[in-house]
Amino acid sequence: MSLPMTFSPEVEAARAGRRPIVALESTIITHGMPYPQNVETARRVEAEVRRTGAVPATIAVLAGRVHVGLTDAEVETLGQARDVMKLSRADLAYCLATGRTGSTTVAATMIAARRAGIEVFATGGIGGVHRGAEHSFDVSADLRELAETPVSVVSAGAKAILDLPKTLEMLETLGVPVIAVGQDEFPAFWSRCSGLRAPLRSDTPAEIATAHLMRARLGLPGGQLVANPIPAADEIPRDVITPCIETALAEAEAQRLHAKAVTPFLLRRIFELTAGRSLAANIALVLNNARLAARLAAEIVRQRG
Ligand code: PSU
Ligand code: MN
Repeated sequence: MSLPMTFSPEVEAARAGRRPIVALESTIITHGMPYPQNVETARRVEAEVRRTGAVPATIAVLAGRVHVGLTDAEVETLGQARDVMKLSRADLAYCLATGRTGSTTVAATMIAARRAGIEVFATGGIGGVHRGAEHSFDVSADLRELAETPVSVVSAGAKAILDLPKTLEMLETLGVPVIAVGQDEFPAFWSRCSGLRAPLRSDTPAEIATAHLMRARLGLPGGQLVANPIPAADEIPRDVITPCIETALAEAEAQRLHAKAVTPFLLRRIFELTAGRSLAANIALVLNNARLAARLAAEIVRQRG
């Protein structure tokens, strides 16, 4: 029995021609942004990848099959659907086995990308160690996935709703390279700076590609976290976003939210508290990550020769 996986014609052709491909996730569509901006953004991100010379492969599970590359109609349906599972490492196989539909988080998208032979993936911000994790034990499965699955993930860092110092410590423990792009500081998703120094820095996609290939030569499992700061024109200054994050976190705590519900709730509340500014920034940073990911994918293809 083989893995139920369907490639879009565009992705199939890119695979055959060994052209650069960038994986894109779908939880950001179903749980990360409101309709219709989620669908518009998904399409704009795909267009940005194409414009930069790579082929986009948005990944989701539709009726028990992993789809690598979605049609416009499939993105639209997913963007409006209500009962979609939010899939991580723990529930991907179950969703396929039961014929259900689910969107893939960073962790599940990495697993599917690897099976599809795709090495570069662009998202907004990864999950990480939540604030208060010493009590809640809420640590995103995205971190462990980065330690195990050899895909380079281009993000704007970890979402700033998280405990960023603890997230960086955990990534170090797990042996995940965290590479800030073009600056020394680890970016904070909606803001360029976090006040935390990133462990590694790189200023060119070529260097990040070389490091990606070098890890394979060393026989190391796991991927790289490429932390690409949001463009300056689009960022929300930290002193503006911080009170909104604190309010949303206090509400989540009062409502005793846990597990998969936490991150979607916080993103939605911060959207409301910033009067939509957080969404505009989120869209800008995802587009920026898509561009870098396309360049990185092209470099990997070029350097592999
Ligand atoms: N990036 C965004 N918005 C999102 C996400 C990433 O800009 O909604 C999603 C990713 O799918 C990531 C998930 O894996 O949030 C993290 O969820 P959790 O904290 O429950 O692990
Ligand atoms: Mn969690």
